[in-house]
Amino acid sequence: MNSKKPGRRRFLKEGAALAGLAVGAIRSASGQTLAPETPAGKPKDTLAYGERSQFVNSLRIGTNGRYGMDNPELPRASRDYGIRTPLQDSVGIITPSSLHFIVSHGYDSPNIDPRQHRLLIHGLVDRPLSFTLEELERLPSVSRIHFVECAGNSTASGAVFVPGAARVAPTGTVQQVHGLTSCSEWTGVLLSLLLREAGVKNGATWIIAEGAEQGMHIKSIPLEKALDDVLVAYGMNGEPVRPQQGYPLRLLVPGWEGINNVKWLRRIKVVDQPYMGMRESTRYPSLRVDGKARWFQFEMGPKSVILRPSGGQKLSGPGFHQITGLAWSGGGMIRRVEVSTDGGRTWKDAAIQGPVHSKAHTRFRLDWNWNGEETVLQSRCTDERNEVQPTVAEVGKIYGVNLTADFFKERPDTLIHFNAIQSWRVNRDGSVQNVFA
Ligand SMILES: Nc1nc2c(c(=O)[nH]1)N[C@H]1C(S)=C(S)[C@@H](COP(=O)(O)O)O[C@H]1N2
Ligand SMILES: [Mo]
Repeated sequence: MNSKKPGRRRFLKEGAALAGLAVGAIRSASGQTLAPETPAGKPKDTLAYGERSQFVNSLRIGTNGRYGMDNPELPRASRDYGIRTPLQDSVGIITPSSLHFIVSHGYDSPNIDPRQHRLLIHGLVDRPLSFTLEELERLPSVSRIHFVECAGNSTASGAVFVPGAARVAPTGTVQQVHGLTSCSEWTGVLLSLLLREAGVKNGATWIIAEGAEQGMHIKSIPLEKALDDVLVAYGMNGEPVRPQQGYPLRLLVPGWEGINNVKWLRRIKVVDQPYMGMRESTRYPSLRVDGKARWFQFEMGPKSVILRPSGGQKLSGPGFHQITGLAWSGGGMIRRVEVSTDGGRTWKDAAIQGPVHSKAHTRFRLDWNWNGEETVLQSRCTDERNEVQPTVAEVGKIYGVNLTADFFKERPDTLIHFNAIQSWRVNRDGSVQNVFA
């Protein structure tokens, strides 16, 4: 079974060399077990596939801030759901694939053999098409750097993972509160190319994308976006997409709610209306206090957060410290990031540390001399459409609620799309704490 692997590697390296090969015969998916990544009996070869230094210990956390989430003793929900990126340790703009956040509603990632996997495009099209991974890899590819962010990031949805609602708890860390976003270089085929190949019929207005896992995640996406910048991605940071991120194929829908980025993608149906799939019509609309719900909010608003210093860290003493963080927007490029070191009274332009990509994490930094006094640090960003990151009170106005800490604790599931300014208090002893303001 493993004998195919070197062949695929060679294909990745030598491009057209295998392009003429016939695609593998269809085999029944039932009763097959896949070979483990490290064939039995072979010691792990860290020169063949590298590992980071033993002194580097930055890790993802899951439910209740837990580590070791592949421990079978833990409840399933701790293992593959709401697993957060350690943003506080990040440098630059790319999240290592091993640290990409994970939201999988079905908990376990399916173990998909790419030779048996197909992507079907059908519905309101002239020619229904079916693609293997190899066939997609033969088509013209593009690479784009984009963030993915769960619509529930940065809000009290963290309450179900972190007791005491991390967004309002003094102990909240940037990983607990904002760790449901990551940024990668994604490689694949533009969905517009595949749809053009299939021939979209008149009257088509939406696509429904479906994943191959047991729970069959589906998502309705307007055709206009599907024909714009959406990718069918098989590559992530220079290698195949990781199993937890959707191996062998995922949809990448730049700048839109994470839920659109359907993993283990196996079907795209072109239709004339949204389908109101289970998740998109239950967990992902936001409930308003008046009993109505906001549906299909799609685009993620401009957001920035200071990663260093941030909650739970400690400054070694007064003097020079760089303030550094990330900003991103579903509306395009980040044009400006301002930082306040006095609780919002005055703002200074931070330096944008390139590269800057559209709908991607963007690094900013500001030189700062801490005088040893207690203060509050904040950042706010502006995107290329001149949309400015709002304050907590401004987000409250949009939702028609007074956003107190108590509101968050009592109605932890109410708010998604929470892109309000994050505040960190620096205490006199150098400790840094989350403040909800
Ligand atoms: N097939 C499938 N795709 C999915 C999901 C899922 O549960 N199943 N979760 C969605 C949600 S809600 C988010 S936020 C993103 C998370 O992507 P990641 O796990 O690669 O970070 O995947 C989306 N795609
Ligand atoms: Mo999500």
